[in-house]
Amino acid sequence: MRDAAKKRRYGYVLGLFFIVASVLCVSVIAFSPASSGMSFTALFSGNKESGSFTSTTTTTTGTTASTSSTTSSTTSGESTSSITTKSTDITFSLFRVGYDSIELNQEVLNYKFLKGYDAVIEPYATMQIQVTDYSAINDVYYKFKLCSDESGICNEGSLSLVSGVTSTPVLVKCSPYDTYSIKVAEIDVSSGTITRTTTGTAMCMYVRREIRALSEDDLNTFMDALEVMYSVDTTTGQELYGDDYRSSSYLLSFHHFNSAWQESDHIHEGNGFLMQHVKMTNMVDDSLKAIDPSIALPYWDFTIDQANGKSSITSDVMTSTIFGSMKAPTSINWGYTYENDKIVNGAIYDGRFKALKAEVNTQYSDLKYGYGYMRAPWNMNPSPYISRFAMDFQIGTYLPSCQQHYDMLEYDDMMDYFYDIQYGPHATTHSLTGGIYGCDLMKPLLEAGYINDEKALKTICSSWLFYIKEFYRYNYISPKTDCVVADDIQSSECGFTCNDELESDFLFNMKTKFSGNVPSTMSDSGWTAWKDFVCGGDGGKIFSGDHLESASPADPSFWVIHPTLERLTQAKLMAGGFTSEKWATDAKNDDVCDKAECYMDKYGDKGYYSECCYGHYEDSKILDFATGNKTNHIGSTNLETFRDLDPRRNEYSMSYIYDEFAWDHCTSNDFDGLIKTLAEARRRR
Ligand SMILES: [Cu+2]
Repeated sequence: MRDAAKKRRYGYVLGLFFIVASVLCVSVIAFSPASSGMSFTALFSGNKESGSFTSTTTTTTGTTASTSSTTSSTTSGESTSSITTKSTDITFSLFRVGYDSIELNQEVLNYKFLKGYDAVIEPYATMQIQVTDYSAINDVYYKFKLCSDESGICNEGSLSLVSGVTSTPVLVKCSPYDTYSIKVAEIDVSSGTITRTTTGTAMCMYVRREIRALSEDDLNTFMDALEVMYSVDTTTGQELYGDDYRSSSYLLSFHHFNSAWQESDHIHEGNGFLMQHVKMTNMVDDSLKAIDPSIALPYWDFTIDQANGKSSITSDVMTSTIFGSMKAPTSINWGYTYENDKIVNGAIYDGRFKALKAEVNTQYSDLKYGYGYMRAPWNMNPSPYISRFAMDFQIGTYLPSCQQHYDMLEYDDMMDYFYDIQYGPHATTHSLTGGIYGCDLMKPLLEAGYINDEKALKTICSSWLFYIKEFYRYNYISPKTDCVVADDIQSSECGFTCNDELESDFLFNMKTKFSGNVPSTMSDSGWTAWKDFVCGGDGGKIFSGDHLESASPADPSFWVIHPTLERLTQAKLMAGGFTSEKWATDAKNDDVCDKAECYMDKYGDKGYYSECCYGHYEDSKILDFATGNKTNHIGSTNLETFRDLDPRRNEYSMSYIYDEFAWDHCTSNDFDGLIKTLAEARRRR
């Protein structure tokens, strides 16, 4: 069994065949080679390994072929109880029907707590065995049992390519960390005798897979449950699905409440970003499992899209069957403009989330700005819909690349890694999915000579929301409140007022931000024009889609993004981790977060307060979004979450593992080679 990985190469064709057979079986169709449309001999030629079953020790108990076609059988023994008699081992592995088996005992990329186990059983999934060292496949079939170590209850299945003998995968209603013993028997068809047996061990764990690798059924199950979360409130959902159920708005509040305050962002722009997003994502995972216990949240490896020259708008996951398409603006180069495109056209275009509505903020009066939606204080989007404003003009902006993920693996210092991973390897996924509306409003500044050229305009505009956010955090501007969306949404007005006391700081800051894109010798009147543009001018009418701000989980595609970073991090840890894994503690002198010095609302003045960076320390929890009490902190600390996901620890305590750590689409980066090199270097240290 330990050689399963090696053997799979030889057994590949057979394995595929078994998958087909198993799927047929689930549909209660007994497999018959004649009906498969495939050449029987072609499937098995070359698969024979040394040792034929006829020469092995034979223990007979006269078990006869089962023709049962149920997918789940829970019994406590009987017909295959004799399997315990050990004879020549059978080389087998266990796989979830429709997927490859999980390789547990790889040299570097492995989970320590799973070492020694032969297989993973996925909860509520149909599991089947794959046998790679068979002889004449039409002369034998296999029976297998998965027996709980705790209760002793067994699930029995079979694997057969013999006409008249059904393959029966099993469905085990297990919970993560349950352990099982596996027993397999090979049975001679003509005599009904057991020709070989073997045993193994398994642990129950959820497995997260790339969203495009999911079977059609599993994808639908996941999307159906996600749709429930976006349509059933927490109270109703908990009555239906139990206490772990959380609606999308509950999870949106988590993100929004922890990132929208003026003083700083407590879950982005600092060392806590990754752990905070793991915590939040796992709440979604739990909620999905409450709806359907077979679901493991998938991940979206956007480096695949980037490697294939795709952006969010062209990605396979932004389609009607997954998260819904993004409607292209009239000019993809200019993006959505007042001139050519309606604001409401940024709504999700098709699929189950078509025209998904934005939430109104009835929860946090201190965070009620603009039109009153649950949106970032710096985002004046009047659209009643969750918006995606696709464009391709964001200068130099692409989905995160293989190179950017590869580079992360080379980091030595964990804090640098935690800080940097949110930018290059992650952020553009949000910006390209959210996009910007209204860059044409900058044209008058261009015409007046206050922007260098069209490219410079687009460069400034693609970062506009980040600039506005900074101006808000520095207290240069205040978002207006109680704005009303006009009947003609296009002509809605809101925006920002400026703090006159900080005007010179504001101008200086703008000069730094726009440098290179505006004339270096711009007159004072030019800078006044820019200031007026932000303060009550059209600058307040340029806004972003929901994906790149504090309310980004309002877009359902949010949830599959961050597991991708967690998976990369697990690979890094498996490869030996970091030279330094110490958390930064001194916000003033070390890098803890971007706003070590901040405007704390309760103090009024700008200064260094430990609360500025709260969320980014190792002992940081999250701000209590559930009750809206900012000074109360709830959940686990960043350090606890880090320990829980660390694959090097026996105390690993997530409910899931990742399916594989392969970046085959990254043709220019040798991830495997780098991981091996890192692991070797670690061993030498
Ligand atoms: Cu976030």
